Amino acid sequence: MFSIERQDLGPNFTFGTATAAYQIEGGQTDGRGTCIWDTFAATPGNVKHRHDGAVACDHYNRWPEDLDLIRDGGFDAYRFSLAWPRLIPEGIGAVNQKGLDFYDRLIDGMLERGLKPFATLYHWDLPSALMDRGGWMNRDIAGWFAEYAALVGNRFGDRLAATATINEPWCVAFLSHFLGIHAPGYRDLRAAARAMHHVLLAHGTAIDALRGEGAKNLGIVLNLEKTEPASGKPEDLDAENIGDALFNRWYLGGVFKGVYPVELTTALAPWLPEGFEKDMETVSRPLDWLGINYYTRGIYAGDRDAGLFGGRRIAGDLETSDLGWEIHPKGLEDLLVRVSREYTRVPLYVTETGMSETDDARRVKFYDDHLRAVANAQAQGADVRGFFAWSLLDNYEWAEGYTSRFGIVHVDYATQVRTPKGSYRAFQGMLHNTR
Ligand code: IFM
Repeated sequence: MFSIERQDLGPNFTFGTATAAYQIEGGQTDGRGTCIWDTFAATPGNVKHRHDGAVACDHYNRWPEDLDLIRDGGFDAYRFSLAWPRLIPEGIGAVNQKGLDFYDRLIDGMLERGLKPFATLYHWDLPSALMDRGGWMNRDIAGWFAEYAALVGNRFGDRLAATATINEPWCVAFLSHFLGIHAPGYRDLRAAARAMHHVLLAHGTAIDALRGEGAKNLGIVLNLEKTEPASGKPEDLDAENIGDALFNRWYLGGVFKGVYPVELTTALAPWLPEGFEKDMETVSRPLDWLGINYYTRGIYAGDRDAGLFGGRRIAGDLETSDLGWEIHPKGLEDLLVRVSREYTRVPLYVTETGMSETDDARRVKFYDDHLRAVANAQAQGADVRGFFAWSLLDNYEWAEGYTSRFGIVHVDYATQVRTPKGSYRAFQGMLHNTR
């Protein structure tokens, strides 16, 4: 059980759970187009056991049971994503009626259960047909994504409590185009620099498109980390500065100030799209809220040979999850305070946190500590309005396949039986105040 209580987070705080389409839906039928994760997963060496999202948690068919779990857990909201290739199989052009029908059922199912729908337009399932045209490296994606956003805004906007354009643009751009760990698996600075700008430009054009359709309460979800230098040596301080710029300030600065960190516009100058400065007004369209996904801290050390721009990330000495990610709740507190002091006063939501772990007692402590970190940030003036556990279900953890379990509900992939874990019961106890 948790030591923290619901009222410690304030009277109108929103509690929810989060998932993403490719990680849980399966259901690659009824006209859904293919996406970059289908082929990335099929390519040997990219994903453990070459697992893919073809079946996943079969949420496409089992969504009523999953929504019942969220309601019965006492949660107020459900953060989910819509699959672009289910709605527009080729990414642009013809719309798939069965895709529209599925999200109609899902959103209405949330409303019937008293759950607020928090939608995300893009959680990494780029239609393959758009990848053929260069995907996030092609500036035209700003128009392609706006077309998709307009469709969602028009069809579903009046029923959504909140809509985010992009989930974790750092992952879309850097993890996928420089580190090569996520689809499309590029390891190329020019590709990364282009994706870093285009993903935020597309965010801005999607905000315009959503607003044009009358959709309200619009935001973006950034994954941020607490960065720290390995020591007080100048080369480590420089490394931390560049790490912070690459992970945090590129996105926060772009979206809320219309300016990228000068260290990076200088370092990436040969590869950034020409004239990117003219797009910054679109990149920084006013938002109604910001989602922050937080998992760990990043420690940076100077490395002139192997590091990017003179630095690299090194391992720390805190306890870790079973993926080796350090557990650092104070980092969440510090980030929330930093964002609200330095970047924006719009309401903040912790749109994801959680841990990959089979020992669920550790997950209970993880959530208790991170909820307390949120309360501490609130006490320092951060306007944090909600907290979403990642994730409702064990699911497809990208390059880790099904080997990593983030769920507060266990999924037996052979039978699709869902079994609530102790962490689900801890939320339920706190939210129903039956502790
Ligand atoms: O599973 C992912 C999710 O898709 C995005 N945020 C981080 C989670 C854990 O890695």
